[in-house]
Parts: sequence; C-alpha cells; structure tokens
Amino acid sequence: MSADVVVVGAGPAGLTLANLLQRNGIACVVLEARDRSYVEQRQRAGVLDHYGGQIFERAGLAAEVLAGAPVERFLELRYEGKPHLLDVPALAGGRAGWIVPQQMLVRRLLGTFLAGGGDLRFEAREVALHDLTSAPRVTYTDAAGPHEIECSYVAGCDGFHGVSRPSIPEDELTTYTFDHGIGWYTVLADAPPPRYPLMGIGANGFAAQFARGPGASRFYVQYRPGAEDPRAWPDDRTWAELRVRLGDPGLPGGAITDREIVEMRSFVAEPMAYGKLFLAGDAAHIITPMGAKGMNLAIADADVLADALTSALRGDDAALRAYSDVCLRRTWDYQDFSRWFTEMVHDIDGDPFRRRLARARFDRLFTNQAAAAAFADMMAGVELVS
Ligand code: FAS
Repeated sequence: MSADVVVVGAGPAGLTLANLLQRNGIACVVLEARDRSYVEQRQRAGVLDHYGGQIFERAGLAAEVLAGAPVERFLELRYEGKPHLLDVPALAGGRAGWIVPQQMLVRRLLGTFLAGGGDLRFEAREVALHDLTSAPRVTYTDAAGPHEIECSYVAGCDGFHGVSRPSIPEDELTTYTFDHGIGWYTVLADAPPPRYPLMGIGANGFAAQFARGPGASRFYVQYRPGAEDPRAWPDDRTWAELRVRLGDPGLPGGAITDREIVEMRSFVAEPMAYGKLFLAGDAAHIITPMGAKGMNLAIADADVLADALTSALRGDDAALRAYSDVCLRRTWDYQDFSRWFTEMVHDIDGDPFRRRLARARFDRLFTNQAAAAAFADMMAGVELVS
C-alpha cells in the first residue's frame, strides 16, 4: 500500500494535519495506537487561542470544530484574594480565543476527517518507521496482521512518548530540558465553572479553576515535587487549599472525578525534521500549561507542515526545508512566554526577592498598557513575521 503522507498519531497535531492535507487533496493515512474511545475521551487542554481559530477559519473547518464554543473574554487573577480582571481580547485588538475542551476539538476533527473519506486506522500497534532518508516505509500491526505503507513523507504527531522522535538517530538531535521545580495537582470535579478562567496567586501558592463543560471544573493546585504527593490528600484538604488560594471561602465542593499530577517540565528537540520525517506537537516539544500553549503549538505546527508538505508534493520543497526553523521560532517564543507567566504566578522556591520580582511583573500588567498588550498578544497567539 502507498500514500503521499503517513501521519503517526491522532491527537490535535495529527488530526489538524490530516484535515488540512485532505482539504489540499493530499492522500494521507493516519495511524493511531489507541482505540477511538480513548482518543475521544482524553481530557487535557481547554483553550484554543485566536491564532489556532484562524487556522480552522482559513481551512473552512471553524463552523464545525468550534460550533457552540464560547469565546474567551476576561481572565481573572486574584492576588492574595483580591480580584483583577484582564480583558485579554480587548488588549489584543479584538483577537479572542475559544473555550473548547481538547477532547471536543479532537472528536470534531476526527469527525470531519472521516466524513471527508479520511483513512484513519485505530489500534495500530508496533508502528515503526523505516528508510527515512531515502524511500520511507511505515510498518504496523493490527487485528488483521502486519501492514506496510510506502510513502513520500512521514509526520510524527505521536506525542512525547511516541515512536517518531526516537526514530531519529540521537546524534542528529539536540534536546533541551528544563525542570521548573513546580508540580500541579490537577483535579476534575463536578463543581460549577467559574465566571471567568480564574487564577489564584499568593504566599500559599498558585491555584487555578477553568470550565470543563457546564457542570464541571478543572482545578490546579501548585505543590512541591518530591516533598509531597497531593494525590494522597483527603478531598477536604484539596478543597481547603483551593478555597484559601482562590480567595473564595464559599467555593462549592463537588465530587472529584479525576486526579493527576503534572510536573512542570519543558522540552524541545531540534531540529523538528530528519530526512522525510517531520515532527509536530508534543513529539517535538513540551511546554507548561501556563498560557495554554501546548495544544495551540501542536495545531500551529500542523498548519505550517500541511502547507509545506502540499507544496513539496507539488514540486517545491522550500517551505519543507524551512519547516523546522519556522516552528522552532514560535516554539521558543512560547516557551519564553510560558516561563515568564509561570514565574509571575508561582512562588517558585520561596525566595523573597523572586517573589517581589513576580509582583512587579504582575503590577505592570495593570499599570502599563504596552506590557498588558504584549501579554495579550502572546495569549492570542502570534503570527510569525519572517
Ligand atoms: P498528543 O499526545 O495529544 O497525541 C498523540 C497521539 O499519538 C495520541 O493519540 C497517542 O495515542 C498517539 N500515539 C502515541 N504513540 C503512538 C505510536 N507509537 N503509534 C501511533 N500512535 C501513537 N495544553 C494547552 O494548550 N493547554 C492546557 O491547559 C493543557 N493542559 C494540559 C494538562 C495535562 C495534564 C497534560 C498532560 C497536557 C496539557 N496540555 C495543555 C498539553 C497537551 O494538550 C498537548 O500539548 C497536546 O495534547 C499535544 O497534541 P499532540 O502533539 O497531537 O500530541
């Protein structure tokens, strides 16, 4: 069997790429290791930034993938319980994002791809990439047995733990890892969502509350990795921490349905390409959820890669040769923004000097129009000017 492109992974990167290639008339096959219900249920991100929304607008997909998704408005930051509202879209010249749970976006992208006749194969096991610098082949097995697909290009959209990045010889890659020294205990609870996306900042540490559908909220509570495991906290302790840090003694509790810990780490692999293999999304980079850029970076990579692959398959590979540099420029821009944001709202190591720096950073958002606009520009997602 042969295809123009084999896309490994059906997450935001893989499904955005597959839909955009499909609209360009490029034949691609998507290989996904898990089953459909896993792919459609996995809860993660919650915000599509304005730039990501423009990608779907340009592709004629926005009406379907964003149907009913509320447009984001204010961001509420409570500093030692005192509320501060940032009208991010207004500060970004009207560029607003959407509050859309990642699993809903993935479910809809899956639907549009299949409705367009897309070839998506679930439970594709033992995916392996071969001859990436000559005539690429991808092998895998499923219930029907072993398969081999010859292709012109491979898109590695299989996340941080996928097979694509490890298929690149180690001496071809430079990797950067950064441990922020912060952990987030994240819980999903049947608790009414906040009026606006909410962050609590103060001496007790960071907390946040975001909507995850009409009757559910996702909460985040900062903890010190290695010093404790908050998953062992009784629920009363979790609610007590949230009420103090969010400055809301009356915060209604609710059944906690999911508990995870996320240690804040950042990672970048350079370059995002090897031979005929191109990495997109978490396969190439991991960013903290501060500023909500992980999923949005994955979608932005897929947009650049779709255009570049389409041009290459029509005879002009200039954009494909530039792919890694273009995406790494945005990746490092967002890594810097996410670190800046992380430092502003977290008590990183109890250092009083750093805590005062963070407070100065915070105050500038509400006293300096240019600083607030720069913050909102990054929240909206940036168009890369060459
Ligand atoms: P994904 O990991 O989403 O998808 C990869 C796909 O490839 C998966 O379906 C996987 O099953 C499949 N796969 C893996 N190995 C394979 C193999 N060998 N063969 C075939 N298929 C394979 N981002 C934000 O923007 N905002 C947030 O608030 C946010 N919160 C997060 C909270 C948590 C707890 C976590 C873990 C992440 C969060 N993220 C957030 C980041 C997250 O959304 C990722 O950036 C996003 O899922 C990246 O999308 P993909 O690159 O498509 O990778």
